[in-house]
Amino acid sequence: MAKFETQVVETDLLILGGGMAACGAAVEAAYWAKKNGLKVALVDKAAVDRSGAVAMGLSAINQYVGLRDGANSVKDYVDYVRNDLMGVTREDLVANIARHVDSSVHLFEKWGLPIWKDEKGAYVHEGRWQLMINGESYKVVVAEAAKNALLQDGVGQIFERIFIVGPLMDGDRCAGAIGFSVRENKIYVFKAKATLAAMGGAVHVFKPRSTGEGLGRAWYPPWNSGSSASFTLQAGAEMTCQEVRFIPVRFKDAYGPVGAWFLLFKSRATNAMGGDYMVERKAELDKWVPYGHVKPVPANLRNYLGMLDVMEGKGPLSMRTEEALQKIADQYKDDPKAYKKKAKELESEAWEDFLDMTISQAILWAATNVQPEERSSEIAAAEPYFIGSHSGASGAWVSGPPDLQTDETRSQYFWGYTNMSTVKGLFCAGDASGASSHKFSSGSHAEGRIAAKSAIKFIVENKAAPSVDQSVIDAKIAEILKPLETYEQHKAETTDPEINANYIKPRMFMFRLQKIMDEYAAGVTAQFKTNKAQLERALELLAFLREDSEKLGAASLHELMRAWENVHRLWQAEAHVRTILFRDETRWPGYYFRADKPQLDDKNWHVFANCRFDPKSGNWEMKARPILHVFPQPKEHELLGG
Ligand code: SFD
Ligand code: AMP
Repeated sequence: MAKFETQVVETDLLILGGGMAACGAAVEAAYWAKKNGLKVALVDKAAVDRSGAVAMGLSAINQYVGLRDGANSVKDYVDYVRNDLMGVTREDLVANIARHVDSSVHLFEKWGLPIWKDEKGAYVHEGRWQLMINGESYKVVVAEAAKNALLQDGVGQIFERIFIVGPLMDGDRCAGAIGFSVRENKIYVFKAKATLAAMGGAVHVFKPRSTGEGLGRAWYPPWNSGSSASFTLQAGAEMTCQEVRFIPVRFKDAYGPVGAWFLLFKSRATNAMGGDYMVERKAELDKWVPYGHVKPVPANLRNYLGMLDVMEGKGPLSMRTEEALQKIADQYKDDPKAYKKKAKELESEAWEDFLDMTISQAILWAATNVQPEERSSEIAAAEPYFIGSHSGASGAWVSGPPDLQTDETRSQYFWGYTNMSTVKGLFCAGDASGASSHKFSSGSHAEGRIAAKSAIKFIVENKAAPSVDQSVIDAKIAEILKPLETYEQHKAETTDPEINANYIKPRMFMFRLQKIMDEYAAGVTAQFKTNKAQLERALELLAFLREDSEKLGAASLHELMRAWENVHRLWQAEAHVRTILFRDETRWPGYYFRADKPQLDDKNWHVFANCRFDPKSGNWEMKARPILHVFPQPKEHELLGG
């Protein structure tokens, strides 16, 4: 096997990931590190300019509270998020992000992001909380500010194309991370006083709808593979909401977003018979009260009503683009010139929505001769993803802000440093922190800033650097490189390198994981349904897969990355299955349905379902944590979210 050199990097704050949360963290950390004479290192598996979920750009900023105009209050946002998540949310965390998010958006604008404005100079809203942007270069703009902050004053270093495999621990304190370059034979050992995990969520844990020729096409970016969850789990951190996956309804086959269509263009979605499931199936919502009566209807329930149509054979569902655009243009029908101008404007907005963030959807439209003003497009529920920053909620259980705790919440939600996990020195933000959904790109950036500031406080107050035994590091290096060695050792024992009795290639490993999750853990082919027996079978099969992970074989650095990506997916999968099994009810139909427990059980399960992997014993612990309120609760008839 080729030789690998090892580079040791010692820093104060280590930021893992280069996405929205990490870029926010970099800006804030640079400021506070400079003031305190500290160093920061940021490590991304890709190139920060185009890494993470925002790589392709976005066409909207989904969280803007509008505090300076008095448009909404922080409590309004908390109510909206709690209702959308069927009552399961950490109000302290959501409020903390909501009170900071507008300033991230104002920074984006200052850094050059074009936000749509109306004739009066006010932001153009897609919906109550969402702003329209010309966002093709969103990530480049945000990354540039992060790089400038870290590099210009010499406080930081940026490492790109380094894949982080796992944590380094000093007893129960996180002491940094270990990973490898995906471009050269080099192991990186990062030693740090505090570590901030911000490596996004996970895709391809479940079998995707697009297989074979379309494999790799998904709503969520294929390069986020559960590294945040596996990192925090391996460190022994308590995790929350691991059952709350996200299933977005998207334009079929190229995953174009629907938000602009539903909110900005006010489009309907109808079934094959022309029926509107949001109208025809309204009575179903009564079964999920009080959340079924909330406005807007929670995302999972909106999904569920459409799924019921599909399960009854009334698919496909269609976004009525032609009808929506016509309706808007019709407002100008008495003035032919204005009508023509509006129709052109709508046509270009419709295309730009995709060109700004899901280019493949525009390509699919072009390739299949779709003109949205003439013809509707199919939509479908995607395969499940783990993205705690969007409408899912999975992530680490983190300490909340001190000033937002009540006498009741303080003992449950606060342990010293905002956004620190239950592991000392390990902070989380964005998709890495749980129970604080609907932060999206802007809120993840704001949460990264919050977490970085808190991590710097931790470093200032905990000056002694943690240490890690060299023998532990040596063992980790051997473990990381093992797939290369296994392949090298056995590659001659086959005529087809993809198939070998002595190793399993990452691709095959991923297929096996996806099949288990799809069939037993409520994937697409199981129509998003599962039960206790199926989940137990999934756990049995996942245990065999974990045994076989020791036989992963990798022919190149690229495959070595693929191997570890899939081990990370396996961690995410196991946490997910265990937590769906633990929560003995169905709370989020439309995300998953426990057919043996087909109802909401607010009496027993209005709680957070948390889990923890104990790195010492190798056992998993499941724990229910109380849902406590920071704000007065609305009465049922006041559940208006927005
Ligand atoms: O509407 C490692 N999101 C949207 N947010 C919006 O505000 N507006 C939209 O219009 C949004 N749309 C949208 C969105 C997401 C996706 C996937 C699509 C469309 C198609 C949500 C946001 O994008 C999301 O909330 C944030 O990006 C979350 O931020 P963060 O930082 O938690 O995750 P990231 O940005 O994906 O970054 C992850 C980083 O980690 C790196 N990484 N680095 C080292 N080692 C490893 N092992 C690593 N594994 C991952 C990544 O490279 C990346 O830098 S809408 O259509 O829904
Ligand atoms: P999406 O494109 O589905 O990710 O949606 C973008 C934003 O619009 C998110 O904040 C969603 O929660 C919200 N959204 C999408 N569809 C609807 C809808 N039908 N009603 C209310 N909010 C929606």
